[in-house]
Amino acid sequence: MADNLTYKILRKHLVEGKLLPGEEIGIRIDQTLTQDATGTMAYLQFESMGIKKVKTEVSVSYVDHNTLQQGYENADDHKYLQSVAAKYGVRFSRPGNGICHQVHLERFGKPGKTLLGSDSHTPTGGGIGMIAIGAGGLDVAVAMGGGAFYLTAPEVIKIELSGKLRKWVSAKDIILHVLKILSTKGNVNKVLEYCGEGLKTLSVPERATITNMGAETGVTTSIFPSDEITEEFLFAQNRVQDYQELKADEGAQYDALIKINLSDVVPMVALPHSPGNVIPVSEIAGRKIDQVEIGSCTNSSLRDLIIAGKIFEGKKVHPDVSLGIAPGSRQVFSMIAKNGTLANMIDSGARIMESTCGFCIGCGQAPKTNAVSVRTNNRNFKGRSGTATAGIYLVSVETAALCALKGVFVDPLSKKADEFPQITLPEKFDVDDSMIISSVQLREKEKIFRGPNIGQPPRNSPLAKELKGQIAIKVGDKITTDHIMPAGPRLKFRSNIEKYSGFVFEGVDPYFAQRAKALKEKKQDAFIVAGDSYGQGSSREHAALCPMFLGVKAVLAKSLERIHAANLVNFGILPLVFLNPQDYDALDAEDRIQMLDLTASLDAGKSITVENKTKNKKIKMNYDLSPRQKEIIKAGGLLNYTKTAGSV
Ligand code: MIC
Ligand code: SF4
Repeated sequence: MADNLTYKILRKHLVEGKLLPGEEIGIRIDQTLTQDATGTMAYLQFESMGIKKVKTEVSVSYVDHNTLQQGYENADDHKYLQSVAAKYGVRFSRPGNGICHQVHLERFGKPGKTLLGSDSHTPTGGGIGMIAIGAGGLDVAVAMGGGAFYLTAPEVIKIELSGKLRKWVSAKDIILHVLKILSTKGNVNKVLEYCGEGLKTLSVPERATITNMGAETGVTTSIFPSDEITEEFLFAQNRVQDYQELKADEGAQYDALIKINLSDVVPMVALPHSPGNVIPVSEIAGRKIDQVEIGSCTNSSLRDLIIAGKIFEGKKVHPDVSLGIAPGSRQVFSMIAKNGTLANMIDSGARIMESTCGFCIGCGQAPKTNAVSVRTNNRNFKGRSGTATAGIYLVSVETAALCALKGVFVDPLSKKADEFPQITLPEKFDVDDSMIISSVQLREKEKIFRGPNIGQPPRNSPLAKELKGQIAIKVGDKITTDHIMPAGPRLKFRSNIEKYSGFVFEGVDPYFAQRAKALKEKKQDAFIVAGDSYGQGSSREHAALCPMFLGVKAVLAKSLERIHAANLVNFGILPLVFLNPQDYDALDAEDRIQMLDLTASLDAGKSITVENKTKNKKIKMNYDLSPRQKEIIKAGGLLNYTKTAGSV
C-alpha cells in the first residue's frame, strides 16, 4: 500500500484503531515536551497517576513562557518543575536555555518519531520530519506514563512546492500564503504534508517556521520529508546519527492538493486580530508603526537573526519605533553574540531580551494605547499583547526589520534583489547542552519542591444523568483560548486553579466567574454557548480546567477546535454542537436550560435534547465523541477514567 509520509509514521506507531480518515486511533508517543505554563499542571497530574518513571524515549520539561518572576510564583514553579523532572526521569531545560520548540528542534527532534507537546506549536517538529502534535497537559502526562495518545486519523493535504522564493521573501510568507488559502477555520483533523521540488530550497528552521504556524489553520500537524537538508541540519547540531531519509511512497494518496509556486509568493502580513487576515504587505506600505518585535518560536532561528542583524548593520531604528529582539534559544543567542550580529542589533537601538516567549505571550513589551505593533510571531488575537486597543501585524523577519528602520510598513520587494544580505550559515553550530539537566544527573531521592502557589489539580465528579441550570455566557465566533483564559499578567496563577479560575473570560465578561460560582453554590449547572471555531489557539487545558472548576458542564457551540474539544472531554465537560446552527439564536445568556435523559442519549448515540425553560423551546445538540470519550466524560474526566480503566 502506497502511504503518504503522515500515514507511514502513524502506521508505525499505531496501537489502537483503524488507520482510516475519521476513525479514532491510538498512537505510541516517542517524545514529549512541556513548557512551564502548561507543565506544572501536567506534572501534578502525572504525579497523581502513581507512575515511577516516564516511559517515553525522551521527555523534556522547558521553562520559557513565564520567566519574568515578578513575585515568587514563577520561581517556585520553576523549582517544582526542576525537582519533579529529577524524580521522574525528565530532562529539564533551564530558564534562559530557550523557547521549547526552537530548542527541541535543535537538540532532540528526530525524523520519523512522534512528539506530543503541551503546547499548540509542537508541530514545529514537523520541520524535521516528525509527527509532532500539540495537546493538553493531561494527554501529555498520560503519554509520559506510556499511555497511547488518541486522535482522529486525519485527512492529508498535499502541499506541492515548486520554484524558489525571490530575495526578500521568506518562509514566513509561505505560511502566511497558506493561511490566506486555508484560513483559520474548517481544517480540523487534517495534516498538511509538504513535498515537491521547492523543498530543496528550504532549510530545516525555515521548514519549522512553516510547520509551526501551520497550527493557526487548526490542522492536527504539518510535516516535511527528511532529506539531505535535514541531514545537514542534524550534522550542524552534532546529531547526524539521528538522521534517516523519509518520504512518501511513490504514488501515495492524498485527500486534497494545493500547489504553490514559491516564485509567486510575495511578502505577506496578517492584520489584527486573526492570523488568517492575510494580505500582501504592499497593500499597507507607508502606514505608520509604533513597535517592532522580532523573535518567538516562529522566527528566531540563527538564520532569521543573522538576516535581521545584517539589515540593521550601520543603521538606526526609527525614532518613533520601539524595537525588541528575543533570540529563540541560548544556542542562537550565543552564536549571534560571537559573530557580530548582536552588536549590529544593539548599535541600531534594539532592546535585547531573554530567549523566551516574552512579548508573544504578553509577558512584557505591551505596546502603547492604539499602537500598530509589527511582530514576527504567529498569533495576533485581540489583547494578547497586553494592550487591548493595540493592533498586532504578523510578518517575516525581513519585513519587520525594514519596518523598524523606516517607521512605516515597507514592502521588502521594493528593495533591490542585490541589496538582500548575503549570509552563510556555519557548517557546525555551537552545541552546549549544559543548561539541559539530563537524566544522567538525576537524583533519585530528590524531594519535590512545592511553593504555596501550587495546588492539587481539581477533579470533576462523574456526569449526572441529567443537567439543569443556566447559560452563564453566550459568545460569538472564533473565541480563542486567550479569551477564555487570559495569559500575560495572569500567567503566574497557572498552578493555582482556584485563583486562576477567577479570571475566566476576564476580557469578554469580567463578571462571568462570579456568576458561575453563584450558580455552583445554588447547585445549578453552568453552560457556555458559542459560535464557530470555539477554543481556537493555544493548547492550554486551563481553558477547560478552570471553567470545570467553576461548575461548567457543557459547551454548546456551532463548531469546536481540536485541542480544546479534547481538553473539554479530558475534564468531563460535554462538547456539544448544534444540529441546526440556527438554533444558536434560540439560546441567550441567563436562559434556564435542562438536558434530561443525557446519559441515556449518549449511550444510545442519539442527539441530546436541550429544553430552554425560559423560552419554552426545544433544540437538538449533536456530538462527535468516540465510545472511549463518552466513557471519559461519564467518569468525570480522564484522570478519573484512567484510574478506573487502569489504562496507563
Ligand atoms: C500560546 O502560544 O498561546 C502558548 C502560550 O504557547 C500556548 C500554551 C499556553 O497557553 O501555555 C499554546 O500555544 O498552546
Ligand atoms: Fe511561546 Fe509564543 Fe511560541 Fe506560544 S507561540 S510557544 S507563547 S513563542
